[in-house]
This record gives sequence, structure tokens and C-alpha cells, in this order.
Amino acid sequence: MSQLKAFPKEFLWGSATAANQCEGGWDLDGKSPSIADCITMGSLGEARKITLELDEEKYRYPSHRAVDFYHRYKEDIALMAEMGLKVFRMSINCTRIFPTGEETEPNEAGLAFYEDVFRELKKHGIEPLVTLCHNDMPLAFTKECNGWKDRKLIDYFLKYCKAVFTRYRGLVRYWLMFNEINIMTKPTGNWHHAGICHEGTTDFGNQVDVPQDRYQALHHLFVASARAVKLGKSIDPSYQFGTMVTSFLYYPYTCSPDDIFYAYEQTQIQGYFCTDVQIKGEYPYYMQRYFERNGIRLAMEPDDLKEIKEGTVDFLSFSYYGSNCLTVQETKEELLGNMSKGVRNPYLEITQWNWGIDAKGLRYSLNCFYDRYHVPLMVVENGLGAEDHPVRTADGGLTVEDDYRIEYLKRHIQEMRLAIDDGVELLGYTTWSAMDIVSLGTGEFKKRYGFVYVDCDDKGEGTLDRYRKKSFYWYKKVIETNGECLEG
Ligand code: BGP
Repeated sequence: MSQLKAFPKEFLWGSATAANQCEGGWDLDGKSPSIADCITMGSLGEARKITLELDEEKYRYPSHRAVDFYHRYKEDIALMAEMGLKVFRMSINCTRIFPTGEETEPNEAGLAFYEDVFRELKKHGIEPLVTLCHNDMPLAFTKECNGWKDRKLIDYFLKYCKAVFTRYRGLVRYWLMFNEINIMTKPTGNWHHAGICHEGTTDFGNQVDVPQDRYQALHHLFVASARAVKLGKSIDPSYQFGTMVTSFLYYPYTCSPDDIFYAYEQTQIQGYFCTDVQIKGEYPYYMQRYFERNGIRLAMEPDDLKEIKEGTVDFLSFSYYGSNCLTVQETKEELLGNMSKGVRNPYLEITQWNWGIDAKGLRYSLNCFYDRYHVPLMVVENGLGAEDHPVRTADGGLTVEDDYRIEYLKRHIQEMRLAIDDGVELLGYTTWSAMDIVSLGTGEFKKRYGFVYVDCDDKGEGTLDRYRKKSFYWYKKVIETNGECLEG
């Protein structure tokens, strides 16, 4: 690959997590329950239940203990430093800062916790990349006003942003607004992204969907994001803000014009709508058409569109796990993906959790995004969820010979380099995930992504001790050589 353009010297090699999937300490130091704290453990065949009232006798709630980053962050950050990470993507759990959302003053214990984490990162020369809202929100808002459906959450979000933007000046530079905001274009977005729970909703797979409410909530997220950008820049002009979407990469299953147009339309709505709004600063024409055809009428205040125009983001970040195929026919074998469903692509391998592996799709996505927006890009999630089988090391510890993970990451890094050679401006890459954490989709521990094995099983048993996997040493070398050496 040496004839190709190299990764930029300042390339941000890193890894990622989300608060509710790694911290634990769900009720400590003033924290209130978040929407993430009342979803049960599930599996590939059994959707996670949404229980507005906790029933700990009957269910397990994986976020409650998670992998205890709350108490072990120094050890975790030391391991990241040993790997040579330049950036660590993490999220702030807003229920540590404004626990119920109604407080007028932030919770000092919560602010102090993240300040300690940022200082620890700084000590090791690791740049934090902070998601303000990664599927967390006070559960109280769901009960009181059905989450982001209510416009009042914009003020709550701004209050939270003001507290963290002010407190962490000089410690954080890169901010992401709402994790995978474009999942709001699908019914799954109701719970995860907006805290909306209509009567009759029971679990992830069965969420009662009222598109009018969902798109209204998404409008509130857009306004909140735009205002937060302006607020942040007024507090510290060097702050850099990114939108964060999941790459819904859809191929037409056949070359039938019907499949092609169907895949194109779904790509517009799911793939580009949110970035069009947050980067171009306006609602695209195709969504006006979609709203009209589906009887959706958004309530807006007079300045909303102006604010959206003025509060555009600086860069585009996205998660990328693979692709899916779409067809208008109904009889094909179904394939899952990150919050997506489609038809199995005969050219692709699949993971143990039925997600299509498509490294070249990453190069394709990078080119599509760059071509459309001409803003810097960051890949902020990419990785392989797989079951690991730890083996004993000579010193009595554990390790995992995870060549499958190395192979997956290697192929994606190769495609990123090709995209850079194509001319794409790519700022960084944070794999999912730094250490093993709880799976968002299924709540399992056994669906592992990390470079560091965490001793914990699906019954919630295990010491939570950390062990370096083979991929840990591999990624260290990738970073040391700035992506030149990808051999395992
Ligand atoms: C994304 C989320 C992450 C993460 C990842 C992997 O949708 O932003 O939080 O978990 O997917 O998904 P899963 O955990 O379901 O394997």
C-alpha cells in the first residue's frame, strides 16, 4: 500500500465507548435513572424489554453494573495509553449532570467525575471526543412528557450543554451531539434516541410508532443541536462540533429500476436527511415530499429554520459496521445490521449476529459523504461483535486470540486508506470498542468488540478484571506505524 497516500501525520487513531454501556454506577453520586437503565438484557432472538418501572427481581439490567468504568477508568485509560490511542470517544451521561432534568444547578459529583476522566486522558496525551447524548436521557422526561416529543427538552439540553461546555473548556475540543441521530428516521429511534414510549410499546422490536411525534422530536433535536453549536462557539470558539449518524448503506438487491429507486429513496431519508439538515442547514426537498405524502406536519417556531441554518456543524462523524440490500420483493432472506434490516447480500460474509461485513462499503460511504458535503469526516464506530474464547497465558492471566477481529479491522483500515487516496479528508478513526462493554442492541456481554477482554458473562458474573487480547498488541503497532503496518 506504500504507493498510496499515507494517513495524515495528525490522524486521530482511537477507540470508543458510550457511558451507559460501560460505566455502571447507575445510581451513584446523585445520578438518576436514564432511559438506558430500564432496558433489560436480551439476545439475538429476544428483544430487550423496556420497563418504565424497574423490576430487578424479574429482569437483569446490564447498564447497572456494565463493566464499571465508573470506578476503573484509570486502569482503562492506562490501557488505552499503552496502546497509543490518540483519541478516546466517550459520552457524558447527562443524568449525572442534571439527574432529572428539572434541577437549576448541575450535580457537582457528576461534573467532577468527567473532569477527572478528562484530566486522566490529558495526562496520557489522549484527546477526548465527547458525545453529549449517547442514548441517555432522564427517564423522568419519558414519564412526564414522552421525551423529545416535548419542545421543552430543547431548554433542558441547552442547560446541560452550558454546564459542560463551561466546565470542560481547555479539556475537550471535539463534541458530537446526538449519537446516530438518523435512527430517528426509523421506529427504533423512538426509545433510544428520543425517550418516546407510546402506550403498547413493550420492547425494542415492538415500539408503537407515531411518525408525526417521531419527526417532531427529531425537529426538536435539530433545533437543540443548532443552538448548542452557537452556544458552544460563544463559550470557546475553538470547539469543533460534529453530527453523528450511522451509515445506512443500502444497495439495491437487483438492478431492477424498482429496487434501485427504492434503495435510493431509503438512502435519502435514512442516510442523508439528518446530515443534510445539520451540515447544509436546511430541510431537503425530498423530506417535504415525504412529510406531505405521509400527513406529517411539523410544528415550528418562527426562528427555528434560521437557527438551524446558523448552527451547522463543523464535521461529519459516523458509525460503520456494514451494508444491507433492499428490494421491493418480499421473499428474500433477511439480514440484520446496526439498527437496520435488509436482504442478505450473496457477496458478503456475515457476523455471528447476522450483520453483513463489507469493508469496501466503508470506502464507498466515505466517498459518498465527502462528495455530498465537502466537510472533514471521522469514522467514530467500526468493529466486529463476536464471541471471544479466552485462554490462559503463562503468567496465569487471560488473553484472546482474536484474529477474526484483527482481520475485520485491518480490511476496514485498508479501505479508509484507499478513501484518503481517493481524496477524502478523514480526521480520525475510533473503533468500537476500547474494551468489552454491554451490547446496545441485545444487552449481552458475550457480543464483544474490545481490544481488552473484560471478565464478565451474561449472568452478570465475573471479576470485571481486564486482559489484553491479541488485537490489543496489533492495534498498538498500527498506531505506532501510523497505519503502515497492518499485519497481525
Ligand atoms: C451503535 C451504537 C453503539 C454500539 C454499536 C454496536 O448503534 O452507537 O452504542 O453498541 O452500535 O451495536 P451493538 O452493541 O448492538 O452490537
